[in-house]
Amino acid sequence: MATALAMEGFGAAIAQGNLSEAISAVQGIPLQSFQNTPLHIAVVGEPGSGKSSFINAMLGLQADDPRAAQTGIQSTTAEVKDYVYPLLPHVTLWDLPGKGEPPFNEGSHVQQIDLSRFDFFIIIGYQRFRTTHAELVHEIQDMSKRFYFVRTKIDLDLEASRRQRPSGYSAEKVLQRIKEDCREGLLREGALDPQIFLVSNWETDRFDFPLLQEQLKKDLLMLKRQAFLLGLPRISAPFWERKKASAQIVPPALCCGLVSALPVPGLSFLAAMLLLVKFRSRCYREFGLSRRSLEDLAEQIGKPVSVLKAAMTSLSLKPMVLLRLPDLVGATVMVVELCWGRFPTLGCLLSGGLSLLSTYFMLQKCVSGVAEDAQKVLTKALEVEAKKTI
Ligand SMILES: Nc1nc2c(ncn2[C@@H]2O[C@H](COP(=O)(O)OP(=O)(O)OP(=O)(O)O)[C@@H](O)[C@H]2O)c(=O)[nH]1
Ligand SMILES: [Mg+2]
Repeated sequence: MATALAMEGFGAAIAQGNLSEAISAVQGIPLQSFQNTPLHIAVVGEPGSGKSSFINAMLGLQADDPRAAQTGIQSTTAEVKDYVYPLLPHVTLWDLPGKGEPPFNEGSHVQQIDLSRFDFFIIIGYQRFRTTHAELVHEIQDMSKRFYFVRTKIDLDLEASRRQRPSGYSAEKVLQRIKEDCREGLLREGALDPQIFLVSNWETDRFDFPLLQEQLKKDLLMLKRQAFLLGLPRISAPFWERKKASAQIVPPALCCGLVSALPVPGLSFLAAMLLLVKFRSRCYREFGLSRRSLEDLAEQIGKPVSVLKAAMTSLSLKPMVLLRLPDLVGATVMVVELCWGRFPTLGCLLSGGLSLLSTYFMLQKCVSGVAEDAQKVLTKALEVEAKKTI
C-alpha cells in the first residue's frame, strides 16, 4: 500500500519535472512495505561449478526429484529457468547456463542473457578465484547491484586435503585458506565487504549453508527495497516520453524560419543559436535539470552535484551547434546569394524553409537529449539511494 502511494507521488513528481520530490516520495517508504516486492536472484558462475546443485540444495530437493534442476558432470543447463524459493516470500532463484559455455561463449554471455533483469546475484565458484568471477563481479557492480559469493564443493577440498596430508590435516585451516583466497580475489576486483559462503551442496546443514540461508533472510527486505528502487527508471520511461511529446518545437522553429527568410547572410545562424540556448534552458527547467533542481536533488541524496552532472552525457551544446549550424548557414548563404538577386521571393522561401527544417530537427534532438539526461540523472540518484542500507 505504502509502495503504491509512493509510486503515485513518484510519477506525479516526474510529470512535473521535480526529481528531488520524486526521490523523496520513494525514499521514505518503510522497509516493511517491501514484503511483497518480488526478488529475482540469478545463480551465476562457470560451467559445472554446481549452480543447479546449489539451487536444488536451497529448495531441499534431491537431484532425482522431477521438480529439481538438472545436474550432471557434463554441461547440463542450457536455458535460463526459474525456481520459486519456498522459504522466503516472493523470491525466485534463476538457474543460468555456465558463463563461457556454448552457446554463451566468452563475451556473448551478457548479450545472450540479460543480467540486468535480475535483482540480486549468487556467484557460484569452485576451486580458485578466476577471471570469470572477476568479470561477473564487475558486471554486477556496474549495475549497482549486490551479490553473495558461494564457494561450492567444499567437501571435495577437505577430502583432498585430508588424503594429501593425513597427519597435519586441519579442516578449519583449509576452510580459512579457501575463504581468504575468495576474499582476496573479490577485494582485488573492488568488491566492498564481500559476503562469502563455503558450502557443500550435499550437506546443507554443514559449513556456511545455514549461515547463507540466515543471511539471505536478514538481507531480504533491504534487497527488495534495492530491487524496487533500481526498477523505477524503467517505470519512469513513459513519463519522459509524454513530456517529450508535449514539448513545443514548431513555434520556435517557425520563428527561426521567418527570421532566416530575411536577406541577411548569417542571420539564421545567430537566430538558431540564440533559440537553441533558450530552448535548452527551458527544457532543462521542464525536465528537472536546471542548476537549482540539480542542487536540490544532490542535497536530497547526500552527494555532490558533480555526481549528477557526470551522468548528463547525452546533450552537449557545443557539438550540436558545431555540427548542425554550419550546414544551416552554408546552405542559407548559398541560397540567398544564388536566388535573391534574380528571384527574391524564391530565395526568401528557400532560405526560410531550410532554416525551419534544420531548426526543427535540431530542437527535436535537443528535447531527446534532455529527456535522456533526465533519465540518467534519475537513475544515478536511485542507484545512490539503493546503495544506502537503512
Ligand atoms: N562433491 C560435490 N559435488 C558437487 C557439488 N555441487 C555440485 N557437484 C557436482 O558437480 C557437477 C556439476 O554440478 P551442476 O550442479 O550440474 O553444475 P552447474 O554449474 O549447474 O553446471 P552447468 O549447468 O553445466 O553449468 C555434478 O556432478 C554435481 O553432482 C558439491 O557441493 N560437492
Ligand atoms: Mg546447471
